[in-house]
Amino acid sequence: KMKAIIFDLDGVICSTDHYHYLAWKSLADDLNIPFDEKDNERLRGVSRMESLDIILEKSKENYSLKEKEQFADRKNKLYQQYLLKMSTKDLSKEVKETLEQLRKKGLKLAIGSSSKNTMLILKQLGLDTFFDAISDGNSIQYSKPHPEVFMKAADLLNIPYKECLVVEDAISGCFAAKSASMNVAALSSAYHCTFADYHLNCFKELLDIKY
Ligand code: G16
Ligand code: MG
Repeated sequence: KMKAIIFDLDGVICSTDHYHYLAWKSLADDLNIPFDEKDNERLRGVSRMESLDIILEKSKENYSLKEKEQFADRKNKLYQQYLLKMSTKDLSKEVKETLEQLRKKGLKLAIGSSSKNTMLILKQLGLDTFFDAISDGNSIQYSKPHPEVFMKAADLLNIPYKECLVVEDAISGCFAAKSASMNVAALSSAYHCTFADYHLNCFKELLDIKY
């Protein structure tokens, strides 16, 4: 029996994954590092600094920690410019209505995101007071595939891990959820995840699951 759903943010609730790509792409171009949407798949669910390290794998230069922090900061400023242009219009009708119907079923709803921009994004979408719990990149030590972010969300809800369903678009996130003995619904980029419990063609298929 499942009592709670923990949603990943980027790529599940909204399409900020594309803004991450554009911001990283701009940095990679400046540094003359090859980077395309296929490389971007490896960054899903991964923290900002770890994402930068993955991008720098293809660089011939060896950058200091200070330089790397500046790069990450530059990427984040650019990314935030995209976020500031977002509004409630960027919350799809499908996601909004599905969330409302899931709540009507009596399920607890939470966010489990690696992003330190989680609150800003939720505000832009008009969802900052909607969820029962929010666990994000600011409150964790280890990012996905480590299960910490989802365990924190479940702890905040006071629901046993086995009674949680995690909704993810990243393999790293599906892995994180399974490591915490949670159920996983995989969609979009993670659709083919072999160990997911549910495979969703679209967000509203969450309404077809027996909780
Ligand atoms: C998201 C994205 C990742 C991003 C991470 C950190 O995680 O999927 O690509 O690197 O957050 O984001 P920020 O730089 O805003 O702290 P999730 O878990 O919401 O998919
Ligand atoms: Mg994601």
